[in-house]
Amino acid sequence: MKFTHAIVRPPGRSFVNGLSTANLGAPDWESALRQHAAYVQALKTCGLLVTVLPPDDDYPDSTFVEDTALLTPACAIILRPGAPSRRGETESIEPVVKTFYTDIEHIHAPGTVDGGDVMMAGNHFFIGLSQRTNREGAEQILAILTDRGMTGSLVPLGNILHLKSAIAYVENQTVVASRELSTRPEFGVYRMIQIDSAEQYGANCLWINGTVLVPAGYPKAESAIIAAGYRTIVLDTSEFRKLDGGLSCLSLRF
Ligand code: CIR
Repeated sequence: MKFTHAIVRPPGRSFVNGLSTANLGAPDWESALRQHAAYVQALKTCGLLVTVLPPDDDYPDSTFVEDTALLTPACAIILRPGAPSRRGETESIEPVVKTFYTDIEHIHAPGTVDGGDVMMAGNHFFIGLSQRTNREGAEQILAILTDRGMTGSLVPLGNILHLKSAIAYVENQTVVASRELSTRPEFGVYRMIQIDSAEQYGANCLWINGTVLVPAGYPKAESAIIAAGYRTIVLDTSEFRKLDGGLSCLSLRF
């Protein structure tokens, strides 16, 4: 697998009013902008051509572009985010996706899917059933994928926002996962890099072309990833974490 492109959107000033369950206080917009710029730089270092969209103050959570679309090697799917306040974010994503894809599908009501719930592992897609992604939405995704020779399976989730809040596929038949997800039979076929409960947020890391981006402040997670043979880039995500966001949510990769 090789990614060549990414789409990102820096946070607008309204970012400070984004959805959150984290109880870590309001994020600081200027620090978030600096962290976002470092993130974009890291994507470029990993060889990606990055499309930077203008900030969109109408949608406080719009910097978390991953939730608006699923970009596969065969097609793009414009999603229908589960949080009503985020649903309109897809309108400005679709024209950008159209510049890269001709085969474009949509998730229709009453289905809802957040991209953070979909983990691509080669030709297979794991779809978390969460408070944001419902069964109707997940089944629409499955139908679209199987039509094009890809496969998918559903992963009912407990107390996490998104599937990828606690697990990441890092290629080479390997996943990085929180303790809770690491013992699930669905992931039994993979080499497992298990992350301590105390460092669960460290499992929201991001593989790009052989390098794994890792959030700052999770040294055991980083050591385990290095020990498994990966190069890493450590990035401060403190302001995004305050809104339950992490490294994967901040971009669409394809
Ligand atoms: C939300 O609650 O929708 C945002 N505050 C955070 C979204 C994080 N996205 C992701 O994990 N893919």
